[in-house]
Amino acid sequence: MIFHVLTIFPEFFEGPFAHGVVKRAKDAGILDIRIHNLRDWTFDRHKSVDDRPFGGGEGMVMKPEPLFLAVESIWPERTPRQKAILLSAQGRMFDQAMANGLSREAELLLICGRYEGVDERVAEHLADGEISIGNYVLSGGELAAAVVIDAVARLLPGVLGNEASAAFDSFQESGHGEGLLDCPHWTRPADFRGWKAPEVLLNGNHEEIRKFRKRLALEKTARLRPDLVRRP
Ligand code: 9D3
Repeated sequence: MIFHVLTIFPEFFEGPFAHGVVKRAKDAGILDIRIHNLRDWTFDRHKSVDDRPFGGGEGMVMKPEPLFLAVESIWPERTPRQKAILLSAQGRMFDQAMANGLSREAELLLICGRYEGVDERVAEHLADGEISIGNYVLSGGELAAAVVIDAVARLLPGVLGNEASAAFDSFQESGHGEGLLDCPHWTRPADFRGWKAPEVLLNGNHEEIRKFRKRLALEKTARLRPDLVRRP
């Protein structure tokens, strides 16, 4: 899969993809991440990517032209499996189901907004969708783009040794049941500063362990994420 990122801060992406699962997937040739500097599509002396908002008001707005020229030069013959996504605070909230959907595309282009916003014609006539990663204010789309790429990359066949990518359809792959949080985990030592790992996990009774984990997953979900516990 090919990811493109369109940004005024290309150096931002030197870190996020240089480690762990995403780096291994890149090295294995499963994914290719291409960072594009939006200022390469500006032609004035100051390489302007923003301008004042029509109607007045605070802040600056990203101009449409460099964004359109960039996408049109990256994809001179755009196909339906080449999806451009605008990262914006007004977008649909990103979740695991969206990550699954995006992982089935051939090529994604993530447009990172900055300043007070992006000219609306980008959302209307250039991007296929508009994604937010949560209800808090970021200073731009770059962190959000890195989040989306990480979540999508780990779903690609071969990345985690997951050949059957269709099996990864639920939020959290814990196996405790659809939509529950994962159960808590412990490792050695069995007694750390007097805090003990649950005895049942040490005794090798796998049926008992399975039930115990399921119960803890349910309890923890009810306590931390009551919104995930459906009551009929
Ligand atoms: C006065 C209203 N502005 C907040 C100070 C609106 C605003 C403009 C620009 C809010 C955020 C941004 C920049 N944010 C993003 O580009 C962004 C974002 C986010 O802020 N939260 C969650 N997901 C995303 S994806 C892109």
